[in-house]
Amino acid sequence: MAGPGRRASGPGIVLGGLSVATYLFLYAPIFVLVALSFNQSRLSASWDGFTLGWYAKAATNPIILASLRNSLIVAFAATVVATVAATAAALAFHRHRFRRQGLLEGLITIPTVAPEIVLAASMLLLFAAVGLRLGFLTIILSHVAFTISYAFVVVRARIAGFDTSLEEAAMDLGAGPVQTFLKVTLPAIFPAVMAAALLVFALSIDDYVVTSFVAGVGATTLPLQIYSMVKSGISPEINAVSTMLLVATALLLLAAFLFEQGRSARVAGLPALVGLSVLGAPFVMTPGGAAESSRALNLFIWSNYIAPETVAKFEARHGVKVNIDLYDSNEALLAKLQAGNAGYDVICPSSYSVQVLVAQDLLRPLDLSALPNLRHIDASFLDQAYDPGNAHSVPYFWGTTGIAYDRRKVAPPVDSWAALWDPRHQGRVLMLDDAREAFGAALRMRGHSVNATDPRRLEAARDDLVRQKPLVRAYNSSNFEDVLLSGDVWLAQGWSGQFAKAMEQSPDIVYVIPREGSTLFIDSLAIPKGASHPGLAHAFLDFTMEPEIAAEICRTMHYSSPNRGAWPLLPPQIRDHPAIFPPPDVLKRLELIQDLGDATVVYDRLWTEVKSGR
Ligand code: N2P
Repeated sequence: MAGPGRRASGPGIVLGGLSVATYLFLYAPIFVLVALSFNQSRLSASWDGFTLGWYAKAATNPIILASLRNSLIVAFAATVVATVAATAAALAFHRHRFRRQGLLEGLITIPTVAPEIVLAASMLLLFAAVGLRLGFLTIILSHVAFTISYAFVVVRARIAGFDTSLEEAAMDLGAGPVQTFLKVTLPAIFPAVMAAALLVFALSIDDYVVTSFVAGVGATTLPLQIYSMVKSGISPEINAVSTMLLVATALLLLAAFLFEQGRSARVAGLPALVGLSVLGAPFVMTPGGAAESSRALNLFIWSNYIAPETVAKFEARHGVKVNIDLYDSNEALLAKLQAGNAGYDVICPSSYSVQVLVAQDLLRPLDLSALPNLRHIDASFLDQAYDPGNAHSVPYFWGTTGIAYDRRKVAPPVDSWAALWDPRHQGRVLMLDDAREAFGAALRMRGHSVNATDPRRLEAARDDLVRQKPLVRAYNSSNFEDVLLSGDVWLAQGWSGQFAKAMEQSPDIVYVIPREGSTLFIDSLAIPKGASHPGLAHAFLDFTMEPEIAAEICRTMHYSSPNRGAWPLLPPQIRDHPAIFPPPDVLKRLELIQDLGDATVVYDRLWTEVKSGR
């Protein structure tokens, strides 16, 4: 007979199993992350023993510390403003009855269900419209905007039972409004206010979507920093930071819950205190934290394009701090500059983006008299059609787009773009996450220019790229060389410098420029119109053109230097590296990507069709 105390039956076991599977599904990724943060090995593939080393490393990494500090500033400011505003609103709705009250209350809470991405985009548009420079202020304003509703819901629910006649009694006994608020109202609603504040803090500290839209240079928060680090490969240091962030947010949310449940301040305050200490600990461990400098150069550059040692030399010479943000496509750069005043002093657009930026009047004309080292740049890279007279840009790096493959897995010869469409490589191909480069490969494969605009050719290229999708393991423009080295893919489309580096790490990596030809890129440094430090920006441009510095930049990054003065200073293994300085017969097969004006939207549309799996 079935009874209340019976043991699990068939359906019971199934249900139990399902529950376990659901919890596993929810928490397995987190367990993996946490476990790997204690792994001695840098690679996630092997467990080499337990260590706390990655935590120590993360807690002393100045870049992580600076971003954590920024996150704390934003979270504290947003918490104070949003909690005060939400509490005031909740009290007003509780105390007074007025027309359209339900509607107005509803309007406050709608942002809790509005898509975050919509909120983010509209914030950005608003700031651009009123000409507000992106930075701390814009992040704080946005965080306040999206957290107020949550804080309001928490306070409003909790004070529903608050008896306002207590306030009236206090007033009758002679207390003034301030005294009444401090002595009667606040103590009564305190748990609700604390719960709201902790919730706002937790929401703010780990927000990525909204922040990524409205952050300007110098205001990189921890989640943005983690994402930017992930672009150059997931390291155990990131696992450690993410685990800390996870623990801190979980504790803050637990405290918020306990306050909401009406637990005593001592019980609920404990997890809050521990959570905040987890976030504050790195600053106690490393006094001084992230160094700040009043004068700073804000640099927005491709990932893998400048070494910390080069940046440090410029900082030391000019007594300034260089803030660096990274991107992996011209489109990301253009979007950031077109969206509003991001505050960058120096950017690094490719040839065709210089054209777009000049046409949109987003670049500051250069003062060539402040750039004496321009004379070291080889004449073949100067005065290009995309920027006559170098009025707006100076060449920084050049390079090629090609295919690198692992010769243990792919049988040579790989000499055509068609190798990336070879069904034998199913699921083992990597393509650049870049419309012009992916279309460039497909167009070249059929003997067309990478600058084709004929709709039939473009649609055929789109069809080729869609057909290629089952072979493609990843679209990646950031750490494609690492993915190849890890063995995850066997062939990758990518850019020369990073592949030249990979070749140093593995003798089995081969780099080829397909016989049908490919892209040559020239990436230049330029100064945006609204740059706040144009003098320092010119100094930076000139610094990168000093032959010793240009040689160091080429030596450390392995992209090709346009600086004739730097060439003799390069070690033979760089100077004679065929992937870095290809022979003339290869160069003949390359072409520069050009701005295609109106046809750009066609590329955008067709690329979206490829990516969205049409
Ligand atoms: C650097 C990529 C090279 C830029 N990560 C190609 N224009």
